[in-house]
Amino acid sequence: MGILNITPDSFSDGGRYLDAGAAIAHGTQLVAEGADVIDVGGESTRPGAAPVGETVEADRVVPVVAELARLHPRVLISVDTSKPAVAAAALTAGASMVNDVSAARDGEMLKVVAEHGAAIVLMHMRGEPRTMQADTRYTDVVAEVHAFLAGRAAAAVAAGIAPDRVLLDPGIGFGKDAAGNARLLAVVADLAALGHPVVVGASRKSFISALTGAANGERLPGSLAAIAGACALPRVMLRVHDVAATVQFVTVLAAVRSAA
Ligand code: HH2
Repeated sequence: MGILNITPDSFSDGGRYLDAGAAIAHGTQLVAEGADVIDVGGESTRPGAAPVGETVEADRVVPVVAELARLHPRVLISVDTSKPAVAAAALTAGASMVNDVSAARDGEMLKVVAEHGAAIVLMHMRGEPRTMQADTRYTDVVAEVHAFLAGRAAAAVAAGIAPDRVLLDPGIGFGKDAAGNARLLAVVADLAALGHPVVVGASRKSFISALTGAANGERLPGSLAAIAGACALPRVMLRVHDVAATVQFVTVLAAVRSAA
C-alpha cells in the first residue's frame, strides 16, 4: 500500500502533493513502483496536526481518487479518513477501501462501508492524534491493542462487512513508545490469528529515530527492518512511503526464505 498524502502538514511528505496534478503523478509513480493499493489521505494524523473540515478534506481527496481509479483500474484505491461523509464521497468516486485510524469511532462509518460493499482498515489509536503521545504506558500493550481490534472487527462484521474485508492494524506510533511499537511488530502473527488480514504502517515513523538516532529523512533502513517479520505472513498489507525499496526488500526476503 503506497501512501499518498494530499496535506500541507503530513509528518514526512507534507505539502509535496497538495496540488491535484502532483498527487495524481505521485500516485501513478507508486503504481509503477509496484504498489497494489494507493492510500489517499487529506488530513494529517501526526501529533499536533491541525484538524481539517469535511469539505476541505473531500475537496483534496475525491478528485484524486476519481482520476487514479480511472487511470489504474487494477489498483485498489483506499481513502485514509475518519469522516463518514468523506468516505462516502471517495467510495462513490472509485475508492473501494476506507482506512480509518479511529477504527470507525463514528458509528456511521461502518454503515457507509457496508452499503458500498467496500473494505475497511480498523486501526488502534489511543485517544486522538493531538494528544495520543501524552501517555504511552500500558499494563500490556499487546493484550490491550488486540482486544480493542477484536471488538472493532466484531462490530464491523455485525454491521454487514465481510470478514475478509475487515483489516486490522496495531497503529504503530499512535499512542505507543518505541518499546511498545517493537512489541506490537514482534507479534503481528498473533494479530493475524484473529482471522482478518493485517495492515502494518511503520514507514518513516519517529520510533525509528528514537531507537537509532537517525535523522528524520534517514529512516528507510529502519522502516524495512520494522516490517521484516510481518512480511512473512500470508495476508498482510504494508503501508509505506518508499514503494520501490519495499518491493525490492520483500522480494529478496521471500526468495531467501523460500530457499531455506
Ligand atoms: N499511519 C499514518 C496515517 N495513517 N493508517 C494506518 N492504517 N496505519 C498507519 O500506521 C497509519 C495510517 C501516519 O503516516 P502518514 O500518513 O505518512 O502521516 P500523516 O498522518 O502525518 O499524514
